[in-house]
Parts: sequence; structure tokens; C-alpha cells
Amino acid sequence: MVQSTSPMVVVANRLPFVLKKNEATGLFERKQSAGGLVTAVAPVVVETGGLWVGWSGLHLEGKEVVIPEADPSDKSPTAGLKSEQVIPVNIESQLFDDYYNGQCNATFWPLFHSMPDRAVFNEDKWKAYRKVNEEFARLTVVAVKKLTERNPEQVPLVWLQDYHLLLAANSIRAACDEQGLRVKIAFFLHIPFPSWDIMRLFPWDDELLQGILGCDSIGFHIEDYCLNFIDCCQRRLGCRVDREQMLVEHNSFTVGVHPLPISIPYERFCQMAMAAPQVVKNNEKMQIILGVDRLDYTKGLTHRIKAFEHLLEKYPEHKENVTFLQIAVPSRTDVKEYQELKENLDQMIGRINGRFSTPNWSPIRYIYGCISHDQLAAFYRDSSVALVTPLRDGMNLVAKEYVACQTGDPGVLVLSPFAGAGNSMLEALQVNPFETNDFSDTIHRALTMPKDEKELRMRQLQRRERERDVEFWLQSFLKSVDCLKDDPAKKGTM
Ligand code: GDG
Repeated sequence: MVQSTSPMVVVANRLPFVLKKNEATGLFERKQSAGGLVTAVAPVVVETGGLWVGWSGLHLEGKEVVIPEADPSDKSPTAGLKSEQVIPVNIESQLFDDYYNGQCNATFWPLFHSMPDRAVFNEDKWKAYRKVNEEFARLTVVAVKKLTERNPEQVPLVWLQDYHLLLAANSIRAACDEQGLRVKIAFFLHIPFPSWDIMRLFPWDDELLQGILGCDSIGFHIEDYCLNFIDCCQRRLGCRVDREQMLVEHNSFTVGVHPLPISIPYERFCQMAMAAPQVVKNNEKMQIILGVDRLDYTKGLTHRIKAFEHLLEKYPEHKENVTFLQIAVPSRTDVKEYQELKENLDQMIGRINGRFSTPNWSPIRYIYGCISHDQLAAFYRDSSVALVTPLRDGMNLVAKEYVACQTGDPGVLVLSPFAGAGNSMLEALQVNPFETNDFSDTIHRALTMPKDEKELRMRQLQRRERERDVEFWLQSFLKSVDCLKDDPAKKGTM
């Protein structure tokens, strides 16, 4: 296991588990939340006796959230996290809505994905965002104080996660300075960082950039996002920068910027794929083309369906021989744009199935919902082609999970260059999702690719992803903040 020299305080919008009320006892219980971040980071928090600060998912309007201990049967990565290691953030529901739906999802999500036409700029939401960030900062300082009292020799490492917490660093630092607490602050962004030309549209871009620069160390998935950030700091704030060393000088501090491509627990997916029962009907002739995404406009679902329709028009030999299976996980369902996207997809799929279906075959199977990890691993394993074709995506873990699950005859990964994953997964077939004709040709090429070529491409993808798994990511992060405990068994870092 990767070890840290400093106790870690993870600060994220959400706690690492979901709280559910047991109707029989009236008490809250922990339910696992399955994200890769939790799997990777929770063990380090447990091992360093650190803390996790985050919203509990509940609105108790002023009442305290009592965090339950883990159930003795809990085998999840958060099972070792005692209730005193969890600091819940409690925000009144209107303020939370303005911060989360208003600022995070209606402004930052589209803007950072370079879709400014969809972004809403509203000063009241920005004020709500500031306020909520201050509350997260206040509780983070409580965490730092707790850890310092326990061991004054160690400097706690605060790790802020994602676009929900862009402004927290400066408040944390100011309060720690005032109280004489030492602290190291790092930040990691899970979505892209856009170019200066997009970022400058945000009316409070200077405040936002200064907020991020309150950290000692800043991580993005890939070098392009790092360079975009550095460019913004230079052009908007006039900072001195070093693009080679990826350093930004701000208020006479030097901040390090690091490309840290996130990944998956590779071996876990591999084992799940080997153990999972068959979910796709065993039919030699039928090839499955798979899509797995949160239902989000950044994921390019309508472009993908359009390309699949064009495939059936241009290459009619695939009729009755391929099925496109799209799993779309419901997301932000109370937002109008997401509801419209769902209606649009329902209509497109209905129309295409009406147009091409025969008595024994429908071209598109569509699951609007969440399936279990075991089922997901089996779908990955049994599909001939995976379409990971977002219009813009920070990294995209589905591409990596698909590769890890190719434990039998390998399939083909079709990947958009607009996903961070496109930067390193070079043996995938790359396709621009906006170019429908080329997209259909690429799906055809994937469906008809010779076995040798599939194997060659997949083995290389697997070799890289196995080596650079989520532990490698965590290790690289700890190294970037100078907190990696020497471990003779450790793998090489980037
Ligand atoms: C953000 C960034 C970045 C999907 N369907 C089911 C299911 N999933 C799981 C997948 C995968 C995860 O959801 C989706 O991860 P992505 O990376 O594809 O996308 P975002 O949710 O947008 O994540 C992204 C990521 O943060 C990490 O930094 O890569 O760019 O946008 O793990 O397996 N899981 C289950 N059932 C499903 O039906 N259990």
C-alpha cells in the first residue's frame, strides 16, 4: 500500500460513503459509494489517522449529522475510517442549491468543458459558492488543528478535490496562519482546465485563479490542462511562470503544477471480469458495441447514436449482426438540460429502433440506470467494441476499465482525443465524435479488425494501464508534494 509521511485531510464535496436511514431503527447507516477516488484515497486517510471533510448528502437544516461507525460486515475501503475521522459539512438547502446546482454545475461544469454557451454567469450563485467554500475551509482548519494537537511534529497535508472547492485554500491558509498551525495544501482537478480564451469569459476569473494559487501544489490530469492553467495565471494575473518546470510565482510564493493522470484499481477490474458470469447472450455472430456513461451532454451520446445510425446505413452487412448497448447512468436529473438530453436520446433511440428493427433483432439496447460493478465488468469483457467518445472529458475511467476487463478475446477501444485518456491510450482507435462519417467508418474498422491487430493493440494498452494504476497515481501525487514514505516495494514514479 502507498504510504504518506503526513496525516492527510481529504476535502471533497461528498463524504466517502452515503448515509441512509434504517427505517426500522431510525438510525443512519453507511452505504458504500463506489468511486475510484474513494478506493484509492480512503486507505491513506485510514493509515495516516487522517480525516475526511465533506457534505453528508443530507440537509438537516441546522441539526447535527451523527456519523455512524462502519458495520462489522463492511469490507469497503472506508470500513477502517472511524466516525471521529469524518467531519460532515452541513449546509442549509437553498445555499447548497445555489452553490452546487447554480455555480458548480451550471457554470463551472460547462465552462471548464469548453462549452461556454451552456454556462450561466450569476453573481448571487458566485457569492453562494464563496460562502460554502468558506464553510468547507472552516471545518478543514478544525481538522488540521485536531491532527496538530495529536502530533505537533507532523505537518498535515490537506488535499482539496475538484471544482467544488476552488476558493477554499486561501481561507484555510489565513486561518491556519492566525492560529499558528502549519499546513501543506494541495488541489486536484478531476475535469479539464480550459484555455485562457474560455476562462476569461468568467467574470470573476481573477478571484478564481487566486483561489487555486492559494495551494502549494496543484494537480491536473494531463499536461495540456497544466499549461492552460499556467497561461491563465500569466495572462490574467501577470504571474511569473516557468512552463518547463511548471511553476507559477504568486505573492512571492512558488506554486508547483503537476500532470497526474488518474487511473483505476486495475487488478480489481481484471479479477471482476474473470469471475463475473456471462451477461450477454452467447451468440457467435452477434457483436456488442458498448457505451457506458453518466448521462451528461459532455459525453457525446447523441453524436455516438448518430454515427451508429450512419453505420447501419453505410454498412448494411452489420444489420442483425451487431447490437449497440448503451448504459446511461442518471445524473443531475433535476436540471432541465439533463432532462432535455434524456428526452432527446429516448426519441433518437426509439426512431432508430423503429427504423431498423426486425422480428428477431433491435439495433440499440438502452439501459437508463446503474448496474452492479460485477455486471459492468461482464459487459466490458463480453463487448467487441467500446465507444468512449466524449466531446470533452477530464480523463474518462471507462476507457481504462474496459481495457482492464479484456481478459478473454480482446475487443477494440474507440476513443475520442477530447478525453484526457486519449493523451496516453495511443493504441486505441481515435475518432473525432463530431465527424459522423469518419466515426461510422471507425466503428466498422473496429468491428472487422483482424484478431492479431486487436491483440497487439490491447496488450500494449493493458501493459500501460496495469503499471499506471490508481496506486501509481496516488504515489505520484504524494511524491509531487514530497510526502511519499520510502517503500522498498514501490513501483517507479512518473
Ligand atoms: C469525473 C470526470 C474523470 C458508470 N456506469 C456505471 C458505473 N459507472 C462508473 C464507471 C466509472 C465512473 O462511473 C465514470 O467515470 P468517468 O471517468 O468516466 O466520468 P465522470 O463521472 O464524469 O468523472 C472524468 C473522473 O472524474 C475521475 O477523475 O475521469 O473525466 O468527468 O468508474 O465504472 N458504475 C456502476 N454501475 C454503472 O452502471 N457501478
